Amino acid sequence: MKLEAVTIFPEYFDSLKLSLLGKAQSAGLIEIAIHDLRAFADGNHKSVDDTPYGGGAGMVMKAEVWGAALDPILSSKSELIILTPAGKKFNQAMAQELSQAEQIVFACGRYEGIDSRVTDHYRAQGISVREVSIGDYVLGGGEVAAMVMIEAITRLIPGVLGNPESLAEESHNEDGFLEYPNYTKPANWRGIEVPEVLLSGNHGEIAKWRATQAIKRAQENQ
Ligand code: JET
Repeated sequence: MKLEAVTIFPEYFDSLKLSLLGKAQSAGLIEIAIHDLRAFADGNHKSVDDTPYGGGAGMVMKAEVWGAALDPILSSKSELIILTPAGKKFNQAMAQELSQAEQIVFACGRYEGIDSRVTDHYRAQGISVREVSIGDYVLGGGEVAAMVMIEAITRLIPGVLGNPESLAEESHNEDGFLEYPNYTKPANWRGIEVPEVLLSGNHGEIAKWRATQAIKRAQENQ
């Protein structure tokens, strides 16, 4: 899978060289390319933004600059993801779907956002364009949101995760979010004992206890 991002802050993505994703790149399982939007801006000032038509506060990112950056990297096979608080909410099902893509391009906007015609134009070209939100809050820009999506998507690619059993266990759970509390040694830490059933060796009882705990926890977090 090829993952690309267009941003005015390419250095944000430096952390993708670390750990799991660094190894996945060396192993040739994924390829990551980061593009500096400003390289596609013209004039002495290399502006990427301008004042909004209709007035109002803040600046809007210019369609011409985004078009110049995106044209050379998009094709009919691309998934173009535009990060925005107004987008469709990202979830595990969307991560599963996107983990099958050949190429994903993340457009990381800043300021008040990107000229809306960028979405319209590439949709009219027959490219899959999704406006995606990672949650109901406003970030300074799409970079961190793109990295959240990259982590969630790439760990589903066969070979990227060290331990395929954790993926199997996750998908065995219908919704993948029924998580029970975990414990490791020592059995007593600061006077708090590990639940006795987990030391019993009774696998049937352990499975029952974990299921009850997971449901209790899910209800508490509604
Ligand atoms: C975000 C994503 O804040 C989020 O995304 C970054 C962002 C910030 C400011 C403007 C912006 O514009 C995007 C745009 O798309 C058409 O104009 C994007 C919060 N949850 N998920």
